[in-house]
Amino acid sequence: MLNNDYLLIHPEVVAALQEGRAVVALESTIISHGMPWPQNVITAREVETIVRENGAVPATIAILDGKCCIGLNDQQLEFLGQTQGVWKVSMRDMPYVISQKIAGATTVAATMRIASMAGIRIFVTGGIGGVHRGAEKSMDISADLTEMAHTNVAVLSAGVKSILDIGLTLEYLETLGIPVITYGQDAFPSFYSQESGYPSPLRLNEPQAIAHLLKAKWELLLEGSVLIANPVPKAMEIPRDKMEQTIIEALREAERQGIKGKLVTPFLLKKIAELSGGESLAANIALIKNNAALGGKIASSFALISQ
Ligand code: PSU
Ligand code: MN
Repeated sequence: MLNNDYLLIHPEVVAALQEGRAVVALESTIISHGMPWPQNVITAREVETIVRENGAVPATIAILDGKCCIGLNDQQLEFLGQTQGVWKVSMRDMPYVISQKIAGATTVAATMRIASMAGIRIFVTGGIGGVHRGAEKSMDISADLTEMAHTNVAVLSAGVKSILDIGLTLEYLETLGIPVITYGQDAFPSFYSQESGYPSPLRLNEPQAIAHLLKAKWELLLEGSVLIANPVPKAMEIPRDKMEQTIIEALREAERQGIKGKLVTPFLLKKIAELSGGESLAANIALIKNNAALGGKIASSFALISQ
C-alpha cells in the first residue's frame, strides 16, 4: 500500500485493508458543498454507520493539513461541514491544495484517485458530475468522467442528476469504456427520480453479481471504473417532471448570474435545494443512505471473492 508524506490513512482503515476486509470510500464535497449544515454532518455520520451495518469499514476522504486523509474522525467531519471556504478539490486542484495546506473537500474524481492510492475499490456517493447541458458550447464536462476512465474504483451513485445532459453523459461513459449497471431495474435513474427517460445500459439484481463483475473487469486488466446506479427509494422519489421545472429555473438563474467552471455544480445543487424546499434535501439524504447500504454489501461480497 502506498504510504507517504501526503497520505494519512486512519488506523482502522489500514487494519481492514491489511486483513483484506471490506472498505467503502466516501467523498467530502457532498458534505462541504452539497448539503447545508447541520444535515450534512448528521448524514455523513449516518452514512458511515450504515456502511458498517452492511459489513464494511467507512473511509471518508478529504484533504487536511497538506495530506490526503482516508478515514476521518468526528471533529474533522464537523469541520468540513461547518467551515466556510473549504476548497472544492477536483483532480487539477490536488497539488495546489496539498502544497498550500488548504482544507479541501474532494469531489468524486479526487476521492476515487485517493481511494485507489490506498487500494480501496468501492466508493459510495450521491451523484456524479458529468456532461453539462449545453456542453457542446461550454465544454463543461466533469473531470469525474475522465477520472473514471483510468482509476480502478467502482462508483455507486443514484444515477445522474438532470442538471446534466443525461443522454450525453451516458454516451461519454460508453466512449470511455465505463460499464454502467443499474441495480434491480431496467431504467437508468436520475438521482431524485427512479427513471431518467433512458434505459440503463446494463442491469444486475444482486450485490454479489456486481462484485463478480468488478472482479472480472479488473482481473482482465480493464482499467477504470464501473458506474453502479442505485435508484432512490420509491417513497422518497420526486417525479421527473416536477424536478425538471426546478432544474430549468436553477439553470436559468446560473446563466443570469454568469456562473462558470467549478462553481456551476455547487450553485445548481444549492439553488435546487432552495427552490424545492425540504423535499429535495430529504430525497438526497434518503438516497445516499440507500447507496451506503448497497455499497457496504457490494464491498463485503467483493472482499470475500478477492481473498
Ligand atoms: N452531483 C450531485 N451531487 C454532488 C456533486 C455532483 O448530484 O454533490 C458533487 C460531487 O462531489 C461531484 C462534483 O464529484 O459535484 C462534480 O463537480 P464538477 O461538475 O465541477 O466536476
Ligand atoms: Mn465543470
